[in-house]
Amino acid sequence: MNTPARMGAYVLGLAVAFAGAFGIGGAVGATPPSAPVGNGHGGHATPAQAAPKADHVPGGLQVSQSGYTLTPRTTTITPGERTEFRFTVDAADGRPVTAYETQHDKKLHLIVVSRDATVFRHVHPELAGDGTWSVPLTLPDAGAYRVFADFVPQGGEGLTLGADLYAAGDYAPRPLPPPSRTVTVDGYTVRLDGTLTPGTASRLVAEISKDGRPVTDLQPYLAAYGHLVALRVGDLAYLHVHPDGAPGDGVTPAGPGITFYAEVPSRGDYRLFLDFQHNGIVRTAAFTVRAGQPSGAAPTGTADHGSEHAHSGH
Ligand SMILES: [Cu+2]
Repeated sequence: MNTPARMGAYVLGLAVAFAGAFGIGGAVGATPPSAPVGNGHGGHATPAQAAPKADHVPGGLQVSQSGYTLTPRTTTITPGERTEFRFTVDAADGRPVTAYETQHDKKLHLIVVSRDATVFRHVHPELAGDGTWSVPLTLPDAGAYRVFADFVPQGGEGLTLGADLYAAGDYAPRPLPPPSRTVTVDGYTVRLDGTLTPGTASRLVAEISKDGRPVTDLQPYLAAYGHLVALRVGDLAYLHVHPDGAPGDGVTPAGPGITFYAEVPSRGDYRLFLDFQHNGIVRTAAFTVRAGQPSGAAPTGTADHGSEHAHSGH
């Protein structure tokens, strides 16, 4: 498929996803008539995005949606200690779901983020026959965390459900890292270009270099050369975005640039966590990006200690 067609399909997919979220939310009464998530920019939408979605609820904000409920079996952990985090996804009849579709190489993607949006984990739990998922987690600091389960129940639509997780102890929230388009992690420099414009599929390009040289031999990770999670600061609304193109399609280079399309629902600050794999190791670069602001010269920051990549399931 050529690039415009692929992008068109992606935009359409987003529109369908949002329309679906709105329709279902309305049907089960989960969406208040004036949910405060509108972007107020409907007049700027392109025809492909003209469907009203001012009231759509972004992913990750609800523990239960479309008849599926995320039920943590572990709700409190000790900071700094490896803890087995267990949960189920329960269907409308209360029984744990045991059959899932594979998306991006996995049946379920679990993202764990501190409420101050500084600590990030992306892990792949194991599914037991009874529908219980489990994964070892080590979280560095006391505080409140948000857990996101991103999955597709067999025969159903993709969903991201969110639940709270607590690490006991003295809590010292960190300030939001200032907006930055260049981050260094483990000797890699990652520069992010592009503008996040609310309500549109915004093109972002991450350029990866090491020791001043572009990295051109990125390795596939989760069926892509990069994996980007975008979270809205303030409520951690979850946007799971993926690159344009895939390894092995004959046109997508293995770096240094990875192109993504991300649609953010409103103005404001977002935290973007980019996973990429090189020399067999997955690393995460974390950015703060202000939606509605153009890219350009911006202060340089470094990846905070909490955003190292913890991984399992491979
Ligand atoms: Cu994943």
